[in-house]
Amino acid sequence: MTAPFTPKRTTEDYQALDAAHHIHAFLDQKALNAEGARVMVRGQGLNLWDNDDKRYLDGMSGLWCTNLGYGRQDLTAAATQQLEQLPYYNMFFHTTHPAVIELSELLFSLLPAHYSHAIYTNSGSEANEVLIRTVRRYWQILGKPQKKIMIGRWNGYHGSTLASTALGGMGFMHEMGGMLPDFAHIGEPYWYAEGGDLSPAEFGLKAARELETKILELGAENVAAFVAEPFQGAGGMIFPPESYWPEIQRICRKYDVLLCADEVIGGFGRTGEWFAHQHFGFEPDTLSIAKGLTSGYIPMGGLVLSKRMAEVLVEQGGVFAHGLTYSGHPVAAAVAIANLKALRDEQIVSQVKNDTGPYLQNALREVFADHPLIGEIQGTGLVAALQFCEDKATRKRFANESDITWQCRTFGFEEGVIIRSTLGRMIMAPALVADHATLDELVEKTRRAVDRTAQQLGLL
Ligand code: PXG
Repeated sequence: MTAPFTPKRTTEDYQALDAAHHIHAFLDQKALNAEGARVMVRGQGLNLWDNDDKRYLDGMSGLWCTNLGYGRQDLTAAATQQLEQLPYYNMFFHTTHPAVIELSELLFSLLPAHYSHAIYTNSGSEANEVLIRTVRRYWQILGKPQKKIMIGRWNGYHGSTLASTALGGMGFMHEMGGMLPDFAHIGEPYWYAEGGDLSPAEFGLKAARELETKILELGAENVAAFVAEPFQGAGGMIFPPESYWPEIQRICRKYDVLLCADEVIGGFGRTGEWFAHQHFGFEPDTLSIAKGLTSGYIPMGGLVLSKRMAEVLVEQGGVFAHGLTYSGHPVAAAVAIANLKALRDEQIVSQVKNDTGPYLQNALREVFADHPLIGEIQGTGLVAALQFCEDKATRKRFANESDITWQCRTFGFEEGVIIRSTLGRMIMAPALVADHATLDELVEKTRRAVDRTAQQLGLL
């Protein structure tokens, strides 16, 4: 355990200074300032403590990233050693360094064999920026420069930089100056909300075939790639029906459109497989990675390329005019190596698949299957969503569902658990090192938050 923590300033002081200097993510700043941000000061395992020493069980792995939990000495030691030996060097002008080389050797030993090359970044947004440029360059080299439209999905999330915002499907982000030409979107495979009378399998095919319609509308000769999260994260933890991904893959192959998986959330063990596309059984041409690559201890992301794409870029491409100062940063690479070794050598990914994942999924279904507020429970491994509904029989959703899930999240904080609210769903994605007792605590505290929400609505 870490030493007892002595706050340096009062929470009120921190909050006042925070309000004076920061624009926070995705929030009404004025409203936040009136309320005061929670000041988090330390973490251990899945536990976080705020400045007043209140403990929270972190059911979201930070922002879907602290896959190994907090307080890992092996990751700290890896960073310290690398900082002492070589805190910075780069991959420009004919140089490289051992940390990034060894990271790639390890990463590609964990990936399916048809991937061979990586371009490293500092974040998931940057990974997707690199994706867009790499895909366009790939088609240029092959003599098809007009193939540059990227198709994403409504409510997909691929980052907050300009092009990743345009690629994502958050309408309210597009409206704030976040749209660009040559991006298009299709619907999300959200059966609960949009499936109507169709079975999930029928709806999965229908949702996938929207891609074919969109490709034909735009002209296959103009479409570069389809990009999506294997399961949608920030947009509500939507698991597509099983029929969805095979059909998407068939359509991409038929029209010579690259299939790009955003694995920023799904990668590195979340579903019980190393990568989420393996859970859903399809074979993307590229993978965008970040978050769990370093368990969030230090920023790092990247774009993984199939051999087929890498061969074109390397053998036929000449100069690819692209590079970031911190691509493959040695300290980030050293932390990523320690992180991947721990996930592999402590059998954490297989434990999620065979033990803790099924344990959490069963517990959630036992507790919430008959709950009046919960219409659907989705998830696998250590990621799950609870769909809120007004009427279970008809799958009717509340008109003000975002307000209701936000209230549930607030109750969660009061109960000492951090779970995420999205449109009409509550999401959890605890660190992959969670044991049964911690998962019991997560489910029990979530139950209390959901019950309090249901009581407020007069449903319990
Ligand atoms: N792709 C996906 C699938 C993501 O979830 C990004 C790209 C962008 O990564 P960076 O590292 O640039 O943030 C993300 C990020 C949430 C939440 O509340 C999700 C993300 C970020 C912040 C909050 O669900 N995902």
